[in-house]
Amino acid sequence: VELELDLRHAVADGALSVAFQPIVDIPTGRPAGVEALLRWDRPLLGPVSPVRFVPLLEETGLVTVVGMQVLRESVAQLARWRAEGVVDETFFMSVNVSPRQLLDAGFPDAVAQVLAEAGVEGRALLLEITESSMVQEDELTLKVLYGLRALGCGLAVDDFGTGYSALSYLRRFPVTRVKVDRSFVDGMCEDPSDAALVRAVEAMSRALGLSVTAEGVETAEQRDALHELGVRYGQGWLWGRPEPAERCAVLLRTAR
Ligand code: G
Ligand code: G
Ligand code: NA
Ligand code: MN
Repeated sequence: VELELDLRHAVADGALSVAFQPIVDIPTGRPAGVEALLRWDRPLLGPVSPVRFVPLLEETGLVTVVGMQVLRESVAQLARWRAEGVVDETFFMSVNVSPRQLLDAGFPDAVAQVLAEAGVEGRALLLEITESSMVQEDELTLKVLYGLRALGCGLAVDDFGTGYSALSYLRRFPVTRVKVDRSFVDGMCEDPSDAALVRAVEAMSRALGLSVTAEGVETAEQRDALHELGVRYGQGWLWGRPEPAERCAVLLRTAR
C-alpha cells in the first residue's frame, strides 16, 4: 500500500524513467533496434524492479497513462537518434504494451498521433504484447491489434513459451514477431530440450513468416548456438544492459 502511494506520486511527478536495451542482428552483430524498459528509482530507497511495480500500475489502471508516456518518450528518442545520426531509418523502437491498453478502442489513434508528432513511421515501432493479452479472445483486443497493424506497427509476442501458449493464437492474432523467453535461452547450451524448444520456435516462426528475437543472451556460446539455429535477433547482457538513452547511444554508435 505504501509502495502504491509512492508509485502514484512518482507517476504524478514524472519520476519514472525509460531505459533502452539493444536488440542485435545476430549475423552482423549490429544493433537493429532497442527495447524501451520502464525504470523507477526511489529517492533514498533505490530502484524498484518492474516485476513489482508494473503489476501495481496494471491493478491501479495507471498503466494506461504511464504506457502513453513511455510510448511518447520512446518514439521521441528514436526521432532524436535519427536526427543525430546515431541510428538509420531501419532501426526500430520496441515498446511494451499491457493487456489493458489493448482494451481501449482509441489506442491505435493515440499511437498514430504520437508517431505523427515525432515524424516517425509506424513500421519503425514494434509493440510487445503478452500472451495474456491474447487468451481473452476479445473482439476489442483483436480490433485494436489490427488497427495498430494498419499503422504499419509490428507486434511481438513477449516472453513466448511461458504463458498459455495456445499456438492457435499465432494464427488468429496479427503478430509479426515472437520473443523467445530467456528461460529457454538460459538453458539451451546445457539442456537439449531447451535447445529443441528454441529450434522448434524458430522453425515454426519461419513457416509462419514471423521474426524471432531471443531474450536474455548472456554468453558468446549462446549467441553462436542461436546463430546456428537461424535465430536472427538477440537481446541480452552480452550486447548491453538496459541503460539511459545517452549511455545506450554510446553503445549504438560504437557497435554500428
Ligand atoms: O527488464 P525488466 O526487469 O526491467 O522488465 C521486467 C518486466 O517489466 C518485463 O516483463 C517488461 O515487459 C515489463 N515492463 C518494462 N517496461 C514496461 C512498460 O513500459 N510497460 C509495460 N506494460 N511493461 C513493462
Ligand atoms: O519485457 P521483458 O519481460 O522481456 O523484459 C526484459 C527483462 O529481461 C528486463 O527485466 C531486462 O532487464 C531483463 N534482461 C534483459 N537482458 C537480460 C539478460 O541478458 N539476462 C538477464 N538475466 N536478464 C535480462
Ligand atoms: Na518486453
Ligand atoms: Mn520478455
